[in-house]
This record gives sequence, C-alpha cells and structure tokens, in this order.
Amino acid sequence: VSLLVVDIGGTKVSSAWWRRGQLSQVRTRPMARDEAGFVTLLQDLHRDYPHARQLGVAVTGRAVAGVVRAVNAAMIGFWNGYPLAARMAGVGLPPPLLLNDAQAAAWGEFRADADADDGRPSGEEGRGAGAGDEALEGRRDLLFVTLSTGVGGGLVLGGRLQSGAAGLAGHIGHVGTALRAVDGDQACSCGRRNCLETVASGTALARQGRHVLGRECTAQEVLALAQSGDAALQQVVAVAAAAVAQALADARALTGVARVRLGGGLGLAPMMFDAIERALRELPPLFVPVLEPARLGAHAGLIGVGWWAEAHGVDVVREA
Ligand code: BMX
Ligand code: ZN
Repeated sequence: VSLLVVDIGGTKVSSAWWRRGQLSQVRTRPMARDEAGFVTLLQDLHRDYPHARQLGVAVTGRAVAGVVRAVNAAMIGFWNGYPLAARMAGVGLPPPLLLNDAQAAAWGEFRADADADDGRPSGEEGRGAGAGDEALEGRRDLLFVTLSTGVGGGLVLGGRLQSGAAGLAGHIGHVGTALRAVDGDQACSCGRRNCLETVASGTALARQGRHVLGRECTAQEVLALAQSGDAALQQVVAVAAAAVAQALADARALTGVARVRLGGGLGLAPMMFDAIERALRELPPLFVPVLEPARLGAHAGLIGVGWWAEAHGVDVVREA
C-alpha cells in the first residue's frame, strides 16, 4: 500500500492508508491553529506514513491548483491562499491531489452505493419498468452535506462529481437562509449574511449556546442540554434543523437531487438527524429528498478522496 489519504477539516485532521476503498492505520489529530503548527503536523504525517508514494487530500475550503482558499475566512486563520501542495512537498510528502472535503465525501458516498449495487441481483431497482427507470436515474445523483465545524456540501449529478469553477460547487453552507439564529442576524465570514453555516454548523450551535447560557459551550453540549429538556436550546436545534431542511429543498428544486447523505460530527448526531427529518416532513413532498446518514460515517472524505486520487492519477499537482 502506498496511497496516503488525508482529510483536513476545521477542527481535526484524519489520515490513513487507502487501498481499494479500505482504510488502514487511521489516525486523527487536532487541526493546527497556526502555520508553524501546521507544518509540524505535516512533518508528523510524513513520519507516520514514511512510505507514502501517492497522496490524496480532502480539504476544508476550495482547492485550486495546489492552493487552498477559504470560503469562510474566519474558520482557519492562515487558510486563505495557503500553498498546501508546496508545503506538503516541502516536508517530503508526495505531491497531493487536492479536493474539497465535502466534495470528496460526496464522491465516497456515491462510490459506496455503486459498490453495493454491484452485489445486487439485477431487476431489484423497482417494480414497474417506469418506476425502475426513475429509481435508476435517481441513483446517478447524490448530495452529501456535512454539519461539522462549518456546513459543507458536495454534489454528484449524472454520475459526475461537480466541483465547479474554482471549486465552489456544492458549498451549501453559504446559501442564505430565511431563518434567524437565536442571536439574530449574522454576518458570515464569506461576505454574505445569514448563511446556513451561521445557523446550523457546530460553530453556530456553540455560538448560540453561549448566547443562551451566558458561558462557553460546545455544539455537542447544546444537543445534550436540549435533549434533557432545555427549551431555549431545543429552539436553537429546531431552527438549525429547519434551516438545513429548507436548504435541502432548495437544492432539490435547483438540481432535482433526490438523495441526500448527512455527515459530520453534528450531522451524524441522532438528535440533529431526527430534527432535520422532522423538519423535512413539514415541507411539500415534491421538494423533499430521501435523507440518510453517511454510510461511510466519519470516513467518507478519506475514502472518497482515495477513489478520486486513484481515478485521476496523483503524480502531478492538479486542480481538483
Ligand atoms: C466551510 C468551507 C467549506 C467546507 C465546510 C465544511 C472553508 C475553510 N470551508 O463552509 O469548504 O467544506 O466549511 O468544512 O471555507 P469542515 O471543516 O467543517 O468539515
Ligand atoms: Zn457564508
């Protein structure tokens, strides 16, 4: 094995050897807070996987020609215009193929379905011929949404991963929401106002929790306290879930996508997942996609970028 896969998120960095969709030697470390710390992290990576010959990297932010550019500039201080490919080469890692983290996860989820379908007897796709065609057609499209430090998204349409000009496609965290956070209108550090990410990300839940409780708290704490009956925090969760549901309906209206996978530490939390399902049931069925938890769980990005790197070659630095 020699393909190393890395997933660099706002809060943590995961890495593993990748072979045909299987991961081994999975490691997770906290994301560095500054550039110097990040270079140390890259050196540690190189030490942990010294025989890496190929490298696929899923990364928070847009990845363009070896450089990462934040959409939300406040998420990681040094991440806007960071020459990631050059820094990786600088510590002796192979030249990486870079892909946005949620786009990578979307590709991983899509590929996981394709593999599962391979093992199925044919004709199982639906009863009537018409219904079967529609079901089959629908399986070529998939939206992945992660609720984590930020809110990320990746879209596969017609069997193709959409990365868009400048890697922006799928950034559902930065669509506007008509719902308001409990602490009022929010400026998003992407330059827009009241983005989904300012209402429904882990960062947004923690911020609203602080507003309600008058002290620091985490998104997981907000969920736990809401679960145990705190009405104000239940409202925070309900508004976040409704905002996500609206954005999924918007995505369906715009692209026709009928299947959504939800991932990220917050998205995979049962309370959040259930709240979003409930909010979807309030919407007209035409706009409601089928929602499922990410089948690859927290490793969707790692596995997805592995498939992507395998298919696209990783011997040159390239635009994802
Ligand atoms: C932000 C944006 C997206 C990313 C999403 C989820 C940056 C740095 N990131 O909207 O590119 O996909 O967060 O990222 O602008 P995560 O770190 O929470 O997984
Ligand atoms: Zn934004």
